Amino acid sequence: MIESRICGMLGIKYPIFQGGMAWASNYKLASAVSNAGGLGIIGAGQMPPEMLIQEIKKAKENTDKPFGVNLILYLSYIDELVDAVIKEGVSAVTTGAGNAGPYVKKFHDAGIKVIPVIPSTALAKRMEKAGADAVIAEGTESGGHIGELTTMVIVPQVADAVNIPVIAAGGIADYRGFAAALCLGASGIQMGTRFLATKECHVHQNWKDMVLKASDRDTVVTGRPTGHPVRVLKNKLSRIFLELEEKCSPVLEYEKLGTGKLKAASVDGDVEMGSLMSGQIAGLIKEEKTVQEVIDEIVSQTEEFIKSFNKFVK
Ligand code: TUI
Repeated sequence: MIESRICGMLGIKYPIFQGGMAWASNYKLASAVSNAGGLGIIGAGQMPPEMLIQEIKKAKENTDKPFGVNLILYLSYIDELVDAVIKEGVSAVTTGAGNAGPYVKKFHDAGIKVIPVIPSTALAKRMEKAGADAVIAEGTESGGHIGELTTMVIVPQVADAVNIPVIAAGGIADYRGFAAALCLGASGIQMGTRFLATKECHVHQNWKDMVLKASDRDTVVTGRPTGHPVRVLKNKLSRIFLELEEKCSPVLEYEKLGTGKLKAASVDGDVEMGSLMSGQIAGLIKEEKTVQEVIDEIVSQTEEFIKSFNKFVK
């Protein structure tokens, strides 16, 4: 049985988080992950607060297990989303793209655990000091908005820097990644791209098919000049972004070009001009599975692998 201190803290069976993905992880995916023993996470993205409330309500109708919400902190109306989460109540909030410090007390007062995604040890320490319950150390292999360090490098350093549990994210999609994360000092893992290619994920089949047919070098990072670098599967849109970057175009042009593109990928299945946020591990994912299959398989294979690990010591 794979278990760690994050399981007790959150009341979950397995230390497996589903990455909160804007336009990709709604109540259906989140409740399926929670029902399978992990922590499902609704990606609030740029939802209006009323929609987030409905999503939380629907998740509660579909699971009696703990689940969370991911909030992207750089949004202008983030305070309204924070209030919506507090009003409805969830077990945990994960945060991305900013400093969760100012919100920790508010969430704790509502009995909600706070688990920021962090791209460095400095931010991990700051979050621990601010009262965070755990941190998600996310490597640059991840899809979407990313930091600079690889998972291999960030996880052990964050594990040494803080006393709260560390969840490893970025580049994990099977038992080898799970076991490696535990070796690096993590108390659990978060997977995004693996859960994107599941039956319960509502993104358009075209996006899932792009993940399934991707190979190791099929992602690229765009948007570095904006200060919000984003990893996506290569397509026409990513090529246009890179051309703009080469020409040192004004940041406003990227923002204009980027507007609505995640929705285009998720809802319309536009694989040419949609933003196909996905991690480098897409190349390892060859089959669309159910959430239950993904979780059962990774848990049982990781257990087997760890039990046989002493084969490396002679
Ligand atoms: O947040 C993510 N990944 C995301 S958010 C997203 S939505 C989006 N849409 C369009 C353009 C850009 C984003 C898609 N993917 N991951 C967590 C994450 N957080 N990665 C890096 C960070 C981060 C970066 C800086 C966290 C904190 C931070 O702190 C800066 C500060 O304020 O100190």
